[in-house]
Amino acid sequence: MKSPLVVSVTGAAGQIGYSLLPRIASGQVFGYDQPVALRLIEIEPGMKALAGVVMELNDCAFPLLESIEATSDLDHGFKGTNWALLVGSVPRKAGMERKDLLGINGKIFVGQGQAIERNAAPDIRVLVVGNPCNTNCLIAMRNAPSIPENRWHAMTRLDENRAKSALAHRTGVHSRDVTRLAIWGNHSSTLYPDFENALIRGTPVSQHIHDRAWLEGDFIKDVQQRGAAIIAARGLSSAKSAAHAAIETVQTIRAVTPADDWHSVAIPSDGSYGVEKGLICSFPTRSDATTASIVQGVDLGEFGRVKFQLSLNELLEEKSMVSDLLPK
Ligand code: NAX
Repeated sequence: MKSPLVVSVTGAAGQIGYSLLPRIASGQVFGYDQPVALRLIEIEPGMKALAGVVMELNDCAFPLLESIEATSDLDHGFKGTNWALLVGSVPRKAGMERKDLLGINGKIFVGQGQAIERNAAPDIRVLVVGNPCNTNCLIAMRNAPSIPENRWHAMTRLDENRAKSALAHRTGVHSRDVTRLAIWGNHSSTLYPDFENALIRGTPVSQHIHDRAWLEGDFIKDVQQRGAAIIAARGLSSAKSAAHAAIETVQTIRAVTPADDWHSVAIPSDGSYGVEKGLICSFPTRSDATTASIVQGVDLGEFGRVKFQLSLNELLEEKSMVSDLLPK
């Protein structure tokens, strides 16, 4: 039996946590031969609900679930953690400006970054899901200076999956037939789903969809606004699909990406594609089973470059709004 992997999840009593935790505990994420020790982190008001989540996890009697610890103490929650999934954050409320949200959540990610720095295992990897996830990830990373930058990720896989599903729907193929679908930029309503480099059954999307106006218009808008559409329909934000995307992100980083494909995740820029070094930006990436790296030489085309720049500008603006939370 392997020794347990320590997996810390913040916002563990939330709705994404509810979908995510049983799948981690079952072995689906880290392997069916890999025991996991869960560290479930909540704020004080969430601890009662979290106790119920723990009861249910216990009642599943998962063979690979070695232990569960529920805590609101960050040092305890990130002690020896190998994977930290930062899901918890404060949702935007009516009347709240984007800047207010960035400030409130930003402070959370200062504390979490510092606690990860103090406590995590040497091989720590972090995935930030809580919004605004790119900038939250940037804040946590900058507050954990001894942890290599290539360990930090923010989630845009849900946007990739939404875009794949939309293209598959439009063309009558299966979503698994859509490959090389990259999300560029921020996880927000400015994200750019790159239809020009995506493939359907191995050939460019333009060979399958001749309605360029749809691709440039409704397709992009629908992917950007999909979260709002789910809220309108369900009365609650995406949870099952978000948990699934988080799982796929981890699985993808932990496996070698086939040479003919790539996946979206926001990682610190290395200066590629003119993106400021260190900015947490979504790119097409491939993994070598430990580290996701930016795929080089992808031609965004004129239209894509303009769209990407809009999203980049937003990321830079978010960064300037939280500059006081970013140690030099
Ligand atoms: P919920 O409101 O159901 O759960 C959030 C949980 O986080 C709550 O239980 C709350 O008590 C806890 N929490 C708040 N502050 C915390 C802190 N400082 N430390 C630990 N726990 C804390 O939200 P849920 O639907 O689970 O969504 C969680 C986050 O995911 C939100 O920020 C949401 O915007 C974000 N999303 C990100 C997506 C992405 O693609 N990156 C898509 C889905 C989702 O919208």
